[in-house]
Amino acid sequence: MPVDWSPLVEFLRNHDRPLLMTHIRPDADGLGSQLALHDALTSLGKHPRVAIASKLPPRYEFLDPGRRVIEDFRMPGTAFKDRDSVVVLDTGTWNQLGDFGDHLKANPDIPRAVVDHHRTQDDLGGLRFVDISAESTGRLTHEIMRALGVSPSPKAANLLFMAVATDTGWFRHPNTSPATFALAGELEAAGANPTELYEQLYEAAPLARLKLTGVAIERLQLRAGGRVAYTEIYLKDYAATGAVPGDTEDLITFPRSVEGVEVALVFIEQPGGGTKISFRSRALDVSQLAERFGGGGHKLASGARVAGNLPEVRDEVLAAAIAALTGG
Ligand SMILES: [Mn+2]
Repeated sequence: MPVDWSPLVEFLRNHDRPLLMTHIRPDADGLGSQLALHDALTSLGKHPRVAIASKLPPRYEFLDPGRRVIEDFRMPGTAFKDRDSVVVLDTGTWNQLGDFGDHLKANPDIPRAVVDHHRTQDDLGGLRFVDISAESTGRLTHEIMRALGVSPSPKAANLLFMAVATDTGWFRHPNTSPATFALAGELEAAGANPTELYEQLYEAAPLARLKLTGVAIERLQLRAGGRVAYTEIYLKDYAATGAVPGDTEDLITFPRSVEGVEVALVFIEQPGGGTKISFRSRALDVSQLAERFGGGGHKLASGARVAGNLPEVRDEVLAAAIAALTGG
């Protein structure tokens, strides 16, 4: 379903100082979309700012050496008082906005627009541009640029390529379509460098991240006759390996790569208490499952954070996943 971008073009025409936000625990789609839109709006003479409401995972530090663009919204104070509007990219739910969600709720008059491709949506107020058929928010950001009449600079093309490539698992997940390759080709022609990006994203891991991956593989378990696979990471594993919480981002790859697995799960004990769950599936709608635990996302890729300790949450979620899978 193509999006009519004209209300957003109007919105951006009327606001010169938008704050570009994405979800907490930002990923390459959210960050790439923010930074590419920042580049495009700056080229139009506007004054956008980019912020995140959680730590920048170390693996994405290469995107902004010296942190000159990506600001921290966790200590707002008056720092963002100069903003005349907000564009939220790659999420549309309060629970993905952290402290920034509280700020939006406390300031209902700030004009806002949501640009997202996730199934799970809250009403954040303001304009909403949601296309769940888009494989990435990077695609939507590219459409916004086209609607604004801006050709992506080589830098923006590289950022959008990163967004599209990472949200499709580097063109292998079922959300990859002929249109994905067409867009990737267009972005490479406009200056994206896939070889360098792949090295920066996937071949520059600290040894500690690989050690943590080893722990996750060691703990893989199967349930439901091999149709469900999961692993789990505890806080003590960070101390033991030297890894950091951001190093868990790709661990879902391993349960999902076991032969015959239909639903893959990763359970991660959280520093502030509670348990984070990643859901992946080949057919079952795991967004419904995630929503039952207060999370959400896409049909085949979702997440949730639950306030219980890991073993309890794991047993409960496994039971629900197995029941959903077996129709029980
Ligand atoms: Mn995304």
